[in-house]
Amino acid sequence: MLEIPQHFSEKVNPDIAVDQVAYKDTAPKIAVMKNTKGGTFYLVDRATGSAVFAGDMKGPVWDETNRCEVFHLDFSAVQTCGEYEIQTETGRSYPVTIAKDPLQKLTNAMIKALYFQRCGCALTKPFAGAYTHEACHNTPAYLLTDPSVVVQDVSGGWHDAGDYGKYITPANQTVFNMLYAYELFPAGVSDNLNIPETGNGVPDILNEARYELEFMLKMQNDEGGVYHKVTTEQFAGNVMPDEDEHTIQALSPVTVTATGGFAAAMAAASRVYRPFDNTFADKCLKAAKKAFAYGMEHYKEHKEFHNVAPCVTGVYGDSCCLDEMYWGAAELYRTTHEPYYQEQFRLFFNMDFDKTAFGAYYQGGHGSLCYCLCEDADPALRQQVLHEIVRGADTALQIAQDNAYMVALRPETKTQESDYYWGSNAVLTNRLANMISAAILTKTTKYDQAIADSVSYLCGRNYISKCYVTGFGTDGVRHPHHRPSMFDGIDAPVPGLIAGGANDRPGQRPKNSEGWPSAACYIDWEWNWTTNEVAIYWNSSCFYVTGYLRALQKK
Ligand code: 9MR
Ligand code: ZN
Repeated sequence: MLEIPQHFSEKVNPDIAVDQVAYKDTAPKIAVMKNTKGGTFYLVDRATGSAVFAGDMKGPVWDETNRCEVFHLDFSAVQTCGEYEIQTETGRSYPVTIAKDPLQKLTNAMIKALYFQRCGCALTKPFAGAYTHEACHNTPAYLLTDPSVVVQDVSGGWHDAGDYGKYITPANQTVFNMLYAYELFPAGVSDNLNIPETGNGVPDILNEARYELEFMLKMQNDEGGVYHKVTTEQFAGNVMPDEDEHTIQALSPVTVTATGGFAAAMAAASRVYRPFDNTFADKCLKAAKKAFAYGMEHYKEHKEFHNVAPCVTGVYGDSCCLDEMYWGAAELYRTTHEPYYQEQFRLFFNMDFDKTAFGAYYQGGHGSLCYCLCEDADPALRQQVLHEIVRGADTALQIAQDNAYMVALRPETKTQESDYYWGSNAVLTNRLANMISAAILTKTTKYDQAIADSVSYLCGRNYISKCYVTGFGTDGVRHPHHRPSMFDGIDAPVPGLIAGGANDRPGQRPKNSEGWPSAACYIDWEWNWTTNEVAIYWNSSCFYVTGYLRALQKK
């Protein structure tokens, strides 16, 4: 029997940072503790109150991001599923769960969160529980640059974030994450989600993605170009979506960033939905080809998008559209096998932009992964592309290994700003997506533990012991900048939404946070949208990663 020393403090001590969602039973399990000088720790079974394991804290380890020493508390030896806590001289941790399928609930809730973002339809009790509302934003939209152009039906799709706008470039990423999660690791993302389509013979992740794709198709004009976004002219006030006081919707002009990524997303959709619905697959392919052709005509004139007055909603400006066109060419080649698209892919490959990044702005990584998955890729070109992917992944792995909280985010240095900027949690998951590409394409397991460790950061094993997903963890996000969560009169936020995360940039970091370390620059407050907003593409980037891990863990 292990005896816990009498003088150990009983108080809960958040300096012991644990994964507040769950640890995988057979995998390494570590807590990170700050403000300690080390010593013995115990893992205690919460049901019986008895210690099942004693260990020595390892350290100190220097944490450059937060400029402090931490210790690692390794209890990997415990493999029995259950509810535990860590006890130390200076207090005990939040509850620690060990489970067989630790990411099941989290992954499913994060996909289901997109259902809660649906626009244009009522959310009803059987699917939404308490989080219901009536249909919203079903009015026509006029084109800001030429009000004589009116699109009668721009309904459907998801609200982007805490606001009610619908923006195409983040939508392209979100759909990408969903379709590729389903193609590459279906075992991690194919559970039923209790959405209106559940049981129709199509996996729910594809049902949900299609809700967006059907909307996106409405955003393409006759020339093939895709409108950058559709939103009301101003952000909605403090209201639920169906109470939005703005009834006029406005289309922003076509951009090649929206159009190139749209071509890619539609080409991927055509491939993925083909076994389920031929007609829809044909429609997606036609739209993809048309969009890509428009992009080829116009990419040289592309300029960064800026809002057109009187519209003041989110911008998603992006000065480079080459990565979107590169990705579009790759998807069209992978889906059609037409040599033309490979030639265009080669053309863009030889231009200068990041070929490994994932995201709403940088989509080169999407194209690289896609091309490497083409069975009829040019072997020499594929080798070059793969080389870029592996280089990016190895850099990410090194970043993670250099971090005392084992997260693939860089500290600030004399010459470089930190990775803790707007949406840092997705800076992280997008980087993990690069590692996942390398892991899958080179069939290596060498990145997997680092990926899992970074997910533990999101689940609470971080400097502030915050679990960044609503509805999860002992100290999960409770006050996201998310209008429905703020104005539905329900105490608990809509579940399964990931917050943007720590943001240390001047003018964006929390008020009076001077001197706070980068990873601490976060507050769980509704009006702090620079750290606590949510977004569809942050969610999708995260469940892409947890879905990957979950599929591995189920093996
Ligand atoms: O994620 C976007 C971030 O990179 C930008 O710095 C910021 C300011 O333009 O906008 C963020 O995106 C928001 C968008 O403009 C509107 N919907 C909510 C998005 C998430 O914060
Ligand atoms: Zn709406």
